[in-house]
Amino acid sequence: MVKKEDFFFNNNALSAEQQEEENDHGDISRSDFPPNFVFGVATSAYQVEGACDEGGRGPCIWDAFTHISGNVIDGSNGDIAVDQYHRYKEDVELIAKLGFDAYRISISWSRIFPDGLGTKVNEEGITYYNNIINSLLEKGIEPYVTLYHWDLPLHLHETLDGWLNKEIVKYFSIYADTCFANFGDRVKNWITLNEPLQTAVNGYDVGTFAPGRKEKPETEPYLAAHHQLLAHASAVSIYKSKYKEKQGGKVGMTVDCEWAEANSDKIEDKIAAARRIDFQLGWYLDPIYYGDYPKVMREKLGHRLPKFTEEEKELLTNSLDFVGLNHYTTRFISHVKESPEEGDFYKAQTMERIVEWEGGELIGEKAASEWLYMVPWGIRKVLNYIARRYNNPPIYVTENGMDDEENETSPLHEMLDDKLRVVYFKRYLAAVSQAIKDGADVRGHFAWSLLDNFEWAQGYTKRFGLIYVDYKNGLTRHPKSSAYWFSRFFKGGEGKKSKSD
Ligand code: PNW
Repeated sequence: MVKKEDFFFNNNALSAEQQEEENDHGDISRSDFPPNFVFGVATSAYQVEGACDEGGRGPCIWDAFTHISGNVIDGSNGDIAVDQYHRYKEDVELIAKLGFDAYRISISWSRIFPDGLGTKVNEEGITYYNNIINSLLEKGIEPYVTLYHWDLPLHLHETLDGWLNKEIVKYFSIYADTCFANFGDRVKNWITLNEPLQTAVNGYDVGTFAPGRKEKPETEPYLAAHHQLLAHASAVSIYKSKYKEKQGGKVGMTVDCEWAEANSDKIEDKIAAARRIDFQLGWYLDPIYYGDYPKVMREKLGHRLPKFTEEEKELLTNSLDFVGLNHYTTRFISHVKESPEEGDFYKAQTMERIVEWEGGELIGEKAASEWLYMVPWGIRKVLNYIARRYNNPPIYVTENGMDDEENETSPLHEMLDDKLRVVYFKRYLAAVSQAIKDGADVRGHFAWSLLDNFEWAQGYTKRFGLIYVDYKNGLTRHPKSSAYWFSRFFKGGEGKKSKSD
């Protein structure tokens, strides 16, 4: 194994000017976090693997969605993506060299069961994930594995309507069971679903994500969410009854939440901000911690919100060993009668999301994605909110990061010097360490993303990676300044950052 020191010693010196800049943005160091705090990087199968028709993989809804013209801004798809399927060894090596403790991947359901039905396991799929998991463990990197990061087997969508049909719970359970059985001897941290909110809203209301439905926005998102919750609960109960004792792992779910800060001291704005959080976090966490959807959702949505049976409530309760939180950004919220945003989900919330302070200044520096502003204090507030409302559960920040715009004319060295991303991570990590001091039980942080990759409806126009991928030159990998920043941060080890670091 190559030692981190060998790799970075000569590559990694900062000029006086760079050092000054580094010191400018807060003095955060490894020792501001508990020694066993986990620092990881994340990706997801469809966004990085490629090899869409290799190794016996069946098609998923994103294969179909991306091949319909108009769905992805640059007309691209994940057919090849960044080819991690063939380059996982190189990628694992990079993670090890940078010094991360953990890598969060997702499993492509249709690599395990090509038609999703769970009748015949695709052994080549099992082999691929065995290979990557073993490579990680050989380098001392802990795998964190998500079962569902949006790539539903197409057959389940075409024959059953995917998440709209309760039958999906059965098929997800078979799939989860198979993953626990095959990988659970080595995988100790499982995440059932990634951002069920985005699947429900973008997939079944606004239609910007696969499967691109917007025909029945008043009911379908709530049904898709409901079945995702039941699928989660069922997978967890299988883990508890068949595997937990022997394998000793943990199962969580990853929710996403932008912080909602009331736009004024007016009571109606404060209530609107609270409602906004209920519609994001409460939608998924309230059923798990309190047995039902938030009251405000039940009131606003009435019969459109499905109901849990007593048995389902019981299955849902206590079905989380940890909360996975994806967090990127924050908004000011004000109460309005008519939401300016498209989609039933936003209309139902009767609120407006605002990106400016009172004087017109932006809430934070804007990243490349329309929705992403750098607002570090927001993450501290979300973490504290989860701690307070849900009785201080263990939390892993399973995604956090920002993107740069792809610019084909910029020279490589400019694209690699991602100063703003370094500032973003310093400030967000400082806010996470504050939340821990406030009392939130935050156990880890995963940067999104290890590599530039297929950014869903934005295709390859947005770059979230710590490592640049040269799409024109054979998908070669080039660590950006932010990757080197992390490696120095890890080396800082004990004590505050020294001048010579
Ligand atoms: C997450 N928003 O999605 C996903 O889990 C990743 O796969 C994705 O690449 C990453 O964040 C960056 O987008 C989100 O609109 C998509 O607030 C949209 C939002 C948040 C997260």
